[in-house]
Amino acid sequence: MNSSTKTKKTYNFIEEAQDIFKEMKKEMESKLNIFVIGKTGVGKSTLVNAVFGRQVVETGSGSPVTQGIEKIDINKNFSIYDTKGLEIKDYQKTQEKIEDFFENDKTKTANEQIKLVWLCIAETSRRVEDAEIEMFKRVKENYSYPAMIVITKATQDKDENGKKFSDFVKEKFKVKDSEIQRVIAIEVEDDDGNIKKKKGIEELIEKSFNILPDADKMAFVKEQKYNKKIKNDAAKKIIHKYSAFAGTVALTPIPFSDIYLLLPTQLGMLTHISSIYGLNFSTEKMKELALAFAGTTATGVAVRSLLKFIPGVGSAINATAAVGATELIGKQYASYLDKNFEKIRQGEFELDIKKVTKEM
Ligand SMILES: Nc1nc2c(ncn2[C@@H]2O[C@H](COP(=O)(O)OP(=O)(O)OP(=O)(O)O)[C@@H](O)[C@H]2O)c(=O)[nH]1
Ligand SMILES: [Mg+2]
Repeated sequence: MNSSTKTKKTYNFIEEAQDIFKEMKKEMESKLNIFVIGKTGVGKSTLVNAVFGRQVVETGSGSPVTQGIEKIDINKNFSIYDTKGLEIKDYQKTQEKIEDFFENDKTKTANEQIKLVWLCIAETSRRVEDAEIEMFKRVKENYSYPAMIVITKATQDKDENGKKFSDFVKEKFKVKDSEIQRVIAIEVEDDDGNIKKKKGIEELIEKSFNILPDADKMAFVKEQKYNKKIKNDAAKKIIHKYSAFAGTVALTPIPFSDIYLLLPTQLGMLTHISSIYGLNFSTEKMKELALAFAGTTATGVAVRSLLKFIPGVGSAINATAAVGATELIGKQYASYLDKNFEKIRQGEFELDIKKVTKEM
């Protein structure tokens, strides 16, 4: 950035604030629609529950869209399309219905369109249908949906001749390692009493995240409830963005520029971070949190000392300090949410503002 654009930026901070908040709103409202294809019993519902939280599919109210396709609205930002009947018998009919659905999808608003396709194949069957290969090809080539092959019930890759089922699938579907993942979506005990633990879920989330266009990444990060790292990475990016903006605010030549001028930015940041963790608090609650950070709590004191803020004097704040203070608040909040990730995942989390702001 050269110095003239920097000056211009400084003076246009209200417009920039509007841009940031508009972007935030768009991101927070963006919808995730996942289309899950696979034969009956391959483990589609189990997989979706593993990735998006317990009993997502069972609790979601399913309604048949058309033959073989059921739409399940999980929440206002997230729907799943569950397909059945890609069996040998009658598969052509189902295939046609799916194609019609994809054609119709093009006419929908961006938010309603399919964002990701998972095609599930059970490792236990060790079979791949021509209909599945054809369907996957069309999903990718004709409709350009980001798509992944999920090998479910993955406990035995090699067959009796040492040949891997995953290699066979890769070859048949012409996919790279980045587009395929073996998973065990539920912990089970075999006949010998051996526990087969869940596996491949984090990897599936990461690979799916990577193939999504940027505009859809955040919706996916928000809804998935398994991979803490991609939530944390997204939070870091957001903290960075808001902190940089706080620096711009501090540079603004307004005489009463003080810590409270940073509050709207920090409020936006805290709301945004919450949404990444799938949390949706009232503006009042977020205001309370932002104020707590600016207040007399330990964090507040640290923030104030960073800003060299003298109550009552209303000293102009230093840009570097504004960046640092905003970063501190963001990191503190994100790390608190990280620590409580298990509770968030179980839907049992409650925000305790005193605890968030207690220790730096
Ligand atoms: N061992 C094992 N069993 C699994 C796994 N995933 C799913 N199952 C079991 O497979 C059965 C079918 O799973 P579902 O998730 O209902 O399969 P589905 O594809 O949704 O089936 P439909 O809704 O009928 O199309 C259930 O008993 C699951 O517990 C897995 O990774 N390992
Ligand atoms: Mg199902």
